[in-house]
Formats: sequence, structure tokens, C-alpha cells
Amino acid sequence: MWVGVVSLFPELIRGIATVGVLGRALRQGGLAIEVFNPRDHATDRHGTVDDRPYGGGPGMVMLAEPLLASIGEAKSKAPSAARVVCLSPQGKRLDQAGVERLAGQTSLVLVTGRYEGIDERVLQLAVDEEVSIGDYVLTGGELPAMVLIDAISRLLPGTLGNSESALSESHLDGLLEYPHYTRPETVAGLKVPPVLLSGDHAAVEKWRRAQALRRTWRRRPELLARRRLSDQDAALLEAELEGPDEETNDA
Ligand code: 4GY
Repeated sequence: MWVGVVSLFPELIRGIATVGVLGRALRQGGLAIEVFNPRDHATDRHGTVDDRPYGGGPGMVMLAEPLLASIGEAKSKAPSAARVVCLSPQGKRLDQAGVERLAGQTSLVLVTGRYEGIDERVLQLAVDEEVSIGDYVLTGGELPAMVLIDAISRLLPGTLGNSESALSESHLDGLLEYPHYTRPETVAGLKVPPVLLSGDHAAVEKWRRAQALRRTWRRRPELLARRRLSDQDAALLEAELEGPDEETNDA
């Protein structure tokens, strides 16, 4: 997958991408990132990329023309027709289904803003969709762009090393993850749940499913409200909720 990122802070984009799964995806060639700086398309000798908002008010607005030129440059360098996505709190909220959909593109251009926002005509003329990573406001779109790239990178073929891991991960079937444990068996008096040491694979699977259902019900009930539980899951959850509360922070 090829990703062009339009950003006034190219070094911020490049800096994040060298470690972990994302770094491996970049080194192994499953993912390529190119950065395009609107400053390179400023039309005055000061390199101006922002101006005061029409109608007044605080802050500055990103000029349309340097952004449009940058998006055009990115699209022209993309190896295939690129979908153009702008990261902003005004977008549709990103979830794992949205990540999967965008991971299916071969070329993507991510437009990041700074200051108070982007001239609306850029969105009308050159952006296919707006995506938000959550209902809070950051100082720029660079971190959201990297969040999106990171989430996409672990779905790309051959990047996780263990592609099963990406597929079985929490949000794919819409439930939160079951709790994980590794050595030692006791940490500050807290023991690993005995079923995980039993060697009974079916019992382990059943326990993990029950834990995932319980956590989702307790922490994110709206995720369960959107789906129908199988009879088996409903029975597991009911039995789980009858039991004692965990002595942890999630009840
Ligand atoms: N939340 N999800 C987000 C954000 C910052 C002013 C436009 C978000 O995606 N982006 O908070 N972005 C703003 C800052 C220009 C982007």
C-alpha cells in the first residue's frame, strides 16, 4: 500500500514510522509513505500557508491553494488512483471496520490540518471523505494520520508475521479482548486464572470467550447492543455475570 501524507510537519510523520510493526511494514516494502509539504507550494516569498478567517474570529485557516497543489502532487505520484482522506474531528468516527475498508485501498492520500482548520473549499474540491479518530480535539491531523496508518499497517499481508493475531484481535468480532497472562504464575500475590494452566484447550477457549463477553458488557455495553449474541454466547455471558465480581478495576 502506498500512502501520501500532506503535512506542514514532514519530520513528525517520518519520525514515528521506524519502529515496531509499522517500521517492519515500511522496511519490507508492504507499505510506502511519502510526505508532501504544502509549504513547498506557497505562492509568496514568505512561504505563507495560512491566513485570517473570513467573518472574523480567533486563529488562522490553512490556505486552499497550497493544500490543493500538495494533494494534486501526491495524487500524481501515487501508483494508482488514490482515495483522499482528511483527518478531522468533523469526520465519521474511525472503527475497525473503517480501518479494514481503507486497508483495502492500494493508494491513499491523507490530508492533515493545523491551526483552526482548513479552507472548506479544499474539502469540497479534493477530499473524498473526512475521518475522525475520536471525539476530542488535537493540535493537528498528523497524529490521527499516524494512528490510521498504524492500524492499517497491521492488516497488510505479511506485516504482522503472525497474521492470525491481527484477525483474532478484539475488535474484529466486535468484542473487547479477554485478559492476557504470562510468566510468572504469581505477581504481587495475584495468580494466573487456573484454567489457563490446565492444558484443557476447549476450557481455555470457553473461558476467554466468557471474559470477552463480560468485559464488553461491563465496559462497552453499546458494542453488544449493536449485535445479536448467539444462544451459546448469551448463555456464557449470563453464567459469567452470575459469578463473583473480579477484584480488579473493571468489576
Ligand atoms: N480528533 N480526529 C482529529 C483532530 C485536529 C485543526 C484540523 C481527530 O482526526 N483528527 O483533532 N484534528 C485538527 C486541528 C485542523 C485538524
